[in-house]
Amino acid sequence: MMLEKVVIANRGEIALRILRACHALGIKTVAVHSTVDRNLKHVAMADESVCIGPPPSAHSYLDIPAIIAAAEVTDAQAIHPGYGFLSENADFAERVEKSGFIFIGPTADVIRMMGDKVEAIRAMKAAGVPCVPGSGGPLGEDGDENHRIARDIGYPVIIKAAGGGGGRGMRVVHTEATLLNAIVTTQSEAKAAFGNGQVYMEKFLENPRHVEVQVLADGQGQAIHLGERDCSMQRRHQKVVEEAPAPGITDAQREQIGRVCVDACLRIGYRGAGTFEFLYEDGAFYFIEMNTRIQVEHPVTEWVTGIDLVREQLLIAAGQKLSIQQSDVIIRGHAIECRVNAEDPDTFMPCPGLINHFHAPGGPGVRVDSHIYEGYRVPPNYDSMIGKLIVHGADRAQAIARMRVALGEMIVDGIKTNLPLQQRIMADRGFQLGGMNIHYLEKRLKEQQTSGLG
Ligand code: MV4
Repeated sequence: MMLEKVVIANRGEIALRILRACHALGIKTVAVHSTVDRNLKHVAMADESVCIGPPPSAHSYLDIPAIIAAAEVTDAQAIHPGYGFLSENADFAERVEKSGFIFIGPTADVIRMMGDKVEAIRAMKAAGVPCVPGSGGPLGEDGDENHRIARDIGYPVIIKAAGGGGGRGMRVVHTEATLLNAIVTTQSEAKAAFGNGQVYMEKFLENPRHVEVQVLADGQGQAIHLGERDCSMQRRHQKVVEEAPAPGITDAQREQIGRVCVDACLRIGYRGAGTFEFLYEDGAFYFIEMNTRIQVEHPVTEWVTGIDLVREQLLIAAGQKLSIQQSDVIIRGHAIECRVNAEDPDTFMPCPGLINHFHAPGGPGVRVDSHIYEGYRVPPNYDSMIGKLIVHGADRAQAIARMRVALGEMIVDGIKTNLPLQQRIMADRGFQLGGMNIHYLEKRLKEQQTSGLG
């Protein structure tokens, strides 16, 4: 059985990426878009398109009835949510399925469980995934008890909202004197932001790297891992550069953590593509969250494994068993992704506007995942990412060299982009050494105001 028609419930580069994967499998596509997105590249390429609302996401890309109605009127079978927007919304997945369509992703139950970080950690711990030392459940009202938990873990600790994730709803506590206040404040912020006041406590790791493991599971008893990515180059919880494999991770470590993730997938009945997020410090992995969607940085994994992740998502959604065995997954060479944002390279302010000239780089080991074209206007309503530049090399040094050439070749005129920042990162000695922690980029950017990154 193969899907016949898929609704792409997203925009920009990932909508185009999904469209290409569909068309390569002979699947027809329906683009849904807001009024300001009529001129998106994938809208022109899709077999059909449906305007689902005005520019604000809340009234278009987050409008569940509008998207399901688009699937109904076009007689589509399945909905691919991409990343962001409704991709990790369990209620959306549930309503898609209840309306008789296939949600391209895990079951609503699994999305809901992973959305509750306390539940996610509980499930992972039970499945044998190494987690950060912590409260192992939500914090209660008892101040003495909370003091005892923190003392057992050891300061500094971090208070996190069960409904948070991706850097939202967290507070670091360095001393006993500030603990109870931090808990109460995080609880009330969490209640207001996520409608769930539950918080939990973990040991605060001071200088970890962000290393994540990609998995694929068919929901029929087969699961594999596709190695790890290092996403430590970030600013304000926004990833800037990602790479695979993670520098310094040995084949034995990869196999070990990968097997743990695969076992956990089978235990929880995972289906589709997923990512286990870990903090990595002093040679050890600590699970923090699971992402139940395709991620922005999936191309680096695709390139070192040769596996088309979006194609696999579609095949799994069509009910096929995984055709790839773990022994078929071989990590070859090194891949790096630079996110290209329409933003000021120094102030990071978004810079939407008209692209009056665009030249894409090329050559061996260069991939551009972008929906932009000459004459395209970047709207101010959405994320500022306008594409991704991905390179592959036989080793990390060759990948960096290819990225530097590709960045130099790429021309995006009319708007400001972060391409100059990416050039500075590629030229940076610390980045070139590899294995820098999650604070490295922000530290270098602060120094740069006096000296200079490079
Ligand atoms: C942490 C941590 C240190 N210790 N948890 C931030 C985003 C969310 N996914 C989890 N985050 C963190 N959790 C413990 N126990 C540091 C961070 C963190 C971080 C993690 C990954 C990537 C970038 C980050 C930036 C700041 C803090």
